[in-house]
Amino acid sequence: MTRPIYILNGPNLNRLGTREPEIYGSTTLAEIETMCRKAAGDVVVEFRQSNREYEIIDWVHEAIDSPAAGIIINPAAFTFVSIAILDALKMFPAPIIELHISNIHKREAIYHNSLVSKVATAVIAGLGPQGYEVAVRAMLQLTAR
Ligand code: CA2
Repeated sequence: MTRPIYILNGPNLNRLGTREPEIYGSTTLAEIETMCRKAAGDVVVEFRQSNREYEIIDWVHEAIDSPAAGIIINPAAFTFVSIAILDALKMFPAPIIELHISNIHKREAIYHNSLVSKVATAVIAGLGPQGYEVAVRAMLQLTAR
C-alpha cells in the first residue's frame, strides 16, 4: 500500500469561488479537490479544510502517524501567525509543499512573512487554483515510489 498525500487547507478557503474571484479565481474548493484526486491517480489523497487552528495541527499529527508521503498545505491566514502549525510541521519527516493561490509577495506587507516557509520543502504561490495540481505533480515526483 502506497502512502497517502495530505492536502490541508486553512481558514476561509471553504468560501472559494464565492467572492474576490480577481484574487482567488472562481473555482470552488470541491472542484480543486476533484482536480487533486485526478492528478494523484492511484495515490490516496486526504483532502481537508478547517477554520480551526487545532484541527489543522491534529491533521499534521495524523499525517506524521499515518505515515503520509507528503503534506501540501495552504494555511491561509495561519501562514503568517501560527507558531503552533510551524511546530507541528517541524515534526513531519517528509516533503512539505506550502501553497498559495495568490502571489502573497505581490500583496500587502501583512502577507509577506510566512512562518510555514521556514519548514517547507518548496513554495508555490500565484498560479491560481491550478497551483494545487502543480503541487500534487511535484509531490509525486518528490516522493517517487
Ligand atoms: O492565496 C492564498 O491561497 C492564501 O493562502 C489565501 C488566504 C490569505 O490569507 C493568504 O495570504 C493567501 C485567504 C483565504 C481567503 O479565502 C477566501 C475565499 C473566498 C473569498 C475570499 C477569500
